[in-house]
Amino acid sequence: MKEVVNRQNINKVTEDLINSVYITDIHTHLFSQCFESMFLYGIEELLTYHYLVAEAMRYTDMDYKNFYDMDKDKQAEFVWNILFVKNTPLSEPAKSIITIFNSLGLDVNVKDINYFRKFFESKKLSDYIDQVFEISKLKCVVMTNDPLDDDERKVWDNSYVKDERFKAALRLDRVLNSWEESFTHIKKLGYNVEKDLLEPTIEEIKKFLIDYIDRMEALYCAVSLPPDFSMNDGSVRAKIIENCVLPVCREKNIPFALMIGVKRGVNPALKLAGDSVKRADIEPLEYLCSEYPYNKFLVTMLSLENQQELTVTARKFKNLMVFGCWWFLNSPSLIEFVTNMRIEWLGTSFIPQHSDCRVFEQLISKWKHSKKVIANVLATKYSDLMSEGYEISNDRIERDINNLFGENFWKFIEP
Ligand code: RAT
Ligand code: ZN
Repeated sequence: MKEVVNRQNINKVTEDLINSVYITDIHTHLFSQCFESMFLYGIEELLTYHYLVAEAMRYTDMDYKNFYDMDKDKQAEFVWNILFVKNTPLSEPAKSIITIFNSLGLDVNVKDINYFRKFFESKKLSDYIDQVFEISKLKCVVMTNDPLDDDERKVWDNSYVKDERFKAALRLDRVLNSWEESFTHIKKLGYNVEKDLLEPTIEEIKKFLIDYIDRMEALYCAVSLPPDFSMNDGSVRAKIIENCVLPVCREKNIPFALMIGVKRGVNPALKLAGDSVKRADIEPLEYLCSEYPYNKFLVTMLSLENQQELTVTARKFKNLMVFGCWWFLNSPSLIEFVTNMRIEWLGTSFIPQHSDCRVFEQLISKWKHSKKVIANVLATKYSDLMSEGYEISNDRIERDINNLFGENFWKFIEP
């Protein structure tokens, strides 16, 4: 029987309901099993996650280069020793590792890395995938699929096996952010494109996009953008967006996802861990949403300072779906702040979180941490309503949660 909801049990009821819903994770860097070595899992991958590498390097005088010159197992041991043996894993990425171990039934107090290695080595991959999907209660995850990644494309061309739990998204960073290099690559794939964006090239880029959207059954096209992203700077990027990406997304009726505010390579020696954040201008987004009312935009912004503007912009344009607490925003205190604000101004018409996982088991920790915070935020809002005599039922909470953790996305994708 369903529990009667009141102000005393609202936290528990909300948390239980959130923990029972099957989530759609709308942006990850995970791959399905057929992508073989691109499917990252296990202790070495978890410990060399770039979020952890950046952090571990702060405690040592080792050169970045020397770190990256080591084999992956040595890098993992190095990070383990610094962040988990010599220090307390208090940061969000480090705490994540502890959450993963605990959820998998491991002894979180063991300091010998080989104990964890043995556990992961003993896993049969296909069963393990089922297990992690079940622990983290996921319906499906959306991958990040780059048509110009040669290794990845080989799989799409030769050995792709569809797994309904892994959906695709066509990632356009190379096409949009480095056309000078990518046009020759696209040309090699058989599309007659030139560096100058004349009409025949525009048509060929559209053809290229359509072919890959179809081949991957991409749910949306996506790009990450720098803080100075502009739509009126006469850039190649703005031209390709307006002349190719938007018409194609419209034709295929799929959203264009913009992830705005990343400053790439602030410290190139840190490789993937060397990117940073800066407040971006909201105007290009206002322009896109108003000029292209029949296009759908899925948007997340990286800087905390941009969150209010983004929320307000979503109130102005219903073709804008705000999603996730991205990357440096994915920590409990920031998720709490941002989610409160979004609920206060958008009700439940947004997507509170995506995981951005690169390593498979991160699904467990990233979702566990986020769900806990979001449940508390929601419960407090329900409690406020109840204090005015408003009745909140289980069904109502369940409906809200289903929308936030999946249906809002699917309805936006397939109206
Ligand atoms: O969160 C990350 O792992 C970042 O390195 C980026 O990949 C970012 O999420 C992106 O999609 O560009
Ligand atoms: Zn990402």
